Amino acid sequence: RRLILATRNAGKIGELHAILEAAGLDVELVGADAYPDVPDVKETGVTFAENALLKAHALARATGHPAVADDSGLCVDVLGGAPGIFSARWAGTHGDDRANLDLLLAQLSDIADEHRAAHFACAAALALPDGTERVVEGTLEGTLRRTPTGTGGFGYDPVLQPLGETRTCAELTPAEKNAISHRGKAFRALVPVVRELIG
Ligand code: ITT
Repeated sequence: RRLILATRNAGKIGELHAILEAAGLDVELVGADAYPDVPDVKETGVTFAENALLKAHALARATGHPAVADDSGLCVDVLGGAPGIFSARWAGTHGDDRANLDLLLAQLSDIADEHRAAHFACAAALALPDGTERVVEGTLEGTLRRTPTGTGGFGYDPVLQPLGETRTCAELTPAEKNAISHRGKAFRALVPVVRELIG
């Protein structure tokens, strides 16, 4: 059975593939690149879950196969949960990680260490061509450093230090990050859902 993952990010495909395989699920996972004629959907939702569902439904309808999509971001307590669903384009240009990170640090420059709590959040949605839908979520709690540290990962990883860690997410190995990350948790929570609906 084919399962489409609504992303062009090879890292995400590999991560979900490993989780499904470890769970013994016999599904063929392919990325959105396998369907170049299907246009990207506009993320008009106001929550991670809404955006993940929008993407999953669009792909399931267009391909006739079950589809998974995720939406994620960084939520900063003292900013009322921002950048949240706008994390990828916080400084204006979608995917400009460095500019997004620099703007965030500037906005937090006057904020004391004890008020720099933040979390990564991820919603992962599964949709079937008949409209059936499920959504699961995962979070990773931490605090925000003042100076980016580490070269791994992407996005805001160099400033998010998970609770109980002395390193930032960008200093963890990919396996260490997957074990605790918002996306790792959401993808693992998806396993029983995949088993129930298409397994
Ligand atoms: P898709 O192609 O899969 O849609 P995307 O680039 O839109 O991916 P995501 O939805 O995965 O990105 O994440 C949105 C933004 O949230 C991303 O650009 C980062 O700034 C931030 N983010 C999400 N997960 C993160 C993580 O694990 N580490 C650091 N930053 C993260």
